[in-house]
Formats: sequence, C-alpha cells, structure tokens
Amino acid sequence: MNTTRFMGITTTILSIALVALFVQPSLDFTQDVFAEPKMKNDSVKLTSQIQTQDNVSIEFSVPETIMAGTLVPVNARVHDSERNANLSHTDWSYAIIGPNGEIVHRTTTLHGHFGIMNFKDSFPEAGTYTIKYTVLSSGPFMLGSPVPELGQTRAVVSGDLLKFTEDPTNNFGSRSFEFSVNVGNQGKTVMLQGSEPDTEIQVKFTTQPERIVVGQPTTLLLDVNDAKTGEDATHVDGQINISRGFYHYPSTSGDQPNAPIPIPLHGAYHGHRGALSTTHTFSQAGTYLITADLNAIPYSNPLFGQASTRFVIQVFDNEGTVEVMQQMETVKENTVDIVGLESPFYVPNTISATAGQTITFDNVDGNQHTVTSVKSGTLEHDGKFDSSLMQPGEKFELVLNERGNYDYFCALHTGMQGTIIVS
Ligand SMILES: [Cu+2]
Repeated sequence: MNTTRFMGITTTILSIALVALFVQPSLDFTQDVFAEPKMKNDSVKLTSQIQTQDNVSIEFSVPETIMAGTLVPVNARVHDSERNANLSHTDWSYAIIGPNGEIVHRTTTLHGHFGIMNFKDSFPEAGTYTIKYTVLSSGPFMLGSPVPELGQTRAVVSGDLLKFTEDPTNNFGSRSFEFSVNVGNQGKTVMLQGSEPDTEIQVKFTTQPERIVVGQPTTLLLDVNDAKTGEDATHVDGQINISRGFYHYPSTSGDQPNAPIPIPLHGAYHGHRGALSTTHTFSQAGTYLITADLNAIPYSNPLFGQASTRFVIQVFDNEGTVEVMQQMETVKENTVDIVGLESPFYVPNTISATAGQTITFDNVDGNQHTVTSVKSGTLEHDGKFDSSLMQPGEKFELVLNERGNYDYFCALHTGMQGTIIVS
C-alpha cells in the first residue's frame, strides 16, 4: 500500500469531518431538511414516482403537467427503502434524454451530502422524455485505501445531521434508474390574464414562413386580441426577445448553468391594431425561445396592464435537420474520454491498441477519477497500471507492451469499468 497516499486521503477526510463538526451546530434543526423547498408558485403540484432496486429507492418528483419550454422542478431523493431514510455521501449523474434519443441535458459527476438532487430544467418540445439517474455509494474502500466510517454512505435513520455518525452504513454500489416524463405542447395561441383585474388577452403567435430555415428572413408575428370581445387589442406595446437554447438551472453544486444566449433586438414594438411583428434572419439551427412582454398604454383597449408569455421555435439548417443541443462526441485517435458515472463511463469503453502504442485517457468530466488496472472480472488491483487521482481536464498516457486484455476501473467510483485489448 502507498502509505503517503493513504495518510493524505485519511487526513483530507478527517479534515472535512472536523470542519463539518464545527460548522453543523450553527444549522437550524427546527426545519425539516428533507422537506420540499417552498415553491414561489403554490399552484405547481408535484407528483412522485418511486423505483426500488434491492432496498435502494429513488423518489422522483416533477409537476403534474409539464409544458414544453417552461422551467420546472425535477427533484430526486435517494433513500434506504426499508427505513425510508435518506442516504448520505452519494455520487450522482443526471441526464435528460429527448423524444428522439438526443441528450437534452447531462450533468458532470455530482455529489449529494444527504440524498437530495434537485434541479430546475426545461424540455424543448412536446413528447416523451427519459430522465436517467445513476447513484453510487461511497464504500469502505477508495483508491485502494480504507475510508473512515464517517466518510461512507449512511442511511440517515436518525433524521438528524448531528447524529448521522451513529447511523448505519449502506454500501450499495452503483444503481441506475430511469423515469419517463410526458411533456405537452403549449400551442401557438395562449390566453393571458392581464395584471389589471378582470382582464384577459389572447395572443396568437405565427411565423412567416412557417418552417424557419437558416439564412432566410423570417417574420415573427404576435396578434393580440381582447379575449372577452374577440376584437383586436389596440395600442399594445411589446418587447420581443429571442434567445437560443433553454435554461438549465441546477439547484445543487457542481454544474454550470446553461443559460440561453440572448439575441439583441431593437427595443419596444407598438401595435396600433394589436399586431406586433419583427423580422429576423437566423444564422444558426437550433431551438429558440421567443419571450414577449406586452403592455397596455393609457389609451389601449383593453387596459390589461402587463402580461408576458413565451413561445418555442425550431430553426432548421439548409439540409433540413435541426441541430440537437448535445455534447458533440468527437472521435480522437487512441484516446479514451472519461465521461463519469453514466455508462459507458470510459468512451470508448473497450479500446484496441497495438503493443507499444500510447493510449491517452482524457478526464472530460467535472470530477476526479482514476484509471486503475484490476484482475479480470474483479475489483482487485493487480498493480499493472494506475493513473492515480486525475483532476478534471487532466490526461493520463499509458503504453502497454504486452499483448492481452486489460480490465481497469475507477478506484473512486468502482462501478466505472473499462477494457483495453492489446494485440
Ligand atoms: Cu470515478
């Protein structure tokens, strides 16, 4: 065993534990830490599904109704199903897979201290989506060295953060769970309550041409009517914004928000007979969000005050395919990308090389990993090679001179495994 490294890890974990002990007494324990955070809008009702694999459960909660293009909570809680107790110190990855199999959102490897992984996310179009979670426990060994009990995954049966050191450990390994979500289309005509009491407007959104293509001028038209009379609304001021992409707000640590890129337009529009339009030429294919903030002025009819809405459009390139927002996986020769907890973990998961050739491992995830050789089909080190701890962005070069099959794993996340075939 590498004693220096063992001491280093132990010291780090003990330091974290000591800091945690000093910090914890200042927390407010009168609040239930596992309760749903209070929503700003009380009308958003969440509905839950629970999946269980060998006593480990994920409770997954999303709003009862989800409309394309709106930002919604996507919450998950991992717990010991026998005791309904949250699990501490778990690593997570989270992905939203779209109706056509495209990756809409994929996180780097995240860490959850008390079993909660809550996001706010949006779904670009109507259809059925798959939400995939992979959860991994911190077991008794990490990087080949023992982990102090305090740092291992525990079922927090006490429900009390101060007493969790007395809670039982639960080393469940790695589990993947998939949940299905149906997303509806908000349509191109919406009814909006005005900020003035008892007023309602109808906003109809159309584009000319209907199918939007890169490089061709496109007119976006908002037609505003008084919902009560069906007549054109008069003298409506509007601010129209176009942005590319969607909001992805992680509410936990470890991920970068992927905010839409705003496209500057030219100030406010005025529609004497309730029609507001702007012409725009899109230079890139993709999903765009149109935000409209509408205002009545003192001589408008109806005097609805203020109302806002959003529409989603797809812009196609000249070949007729819409660019999918996803990480482009480029093929690099003799290179393995370390992508994290989500299968296939190491991409490609099996790589072929010739004896003496250099294989480069590139940690493209946002978390630490290792490339550590193991005896075939086991989690036992065989000492043939070990990258040691690789920071995000770090590379590890490996040359194998003997033919054969080499199995390796990540010594931090032992569910991550890959193979090298040397011929
Ligand atoms: Cu790892």
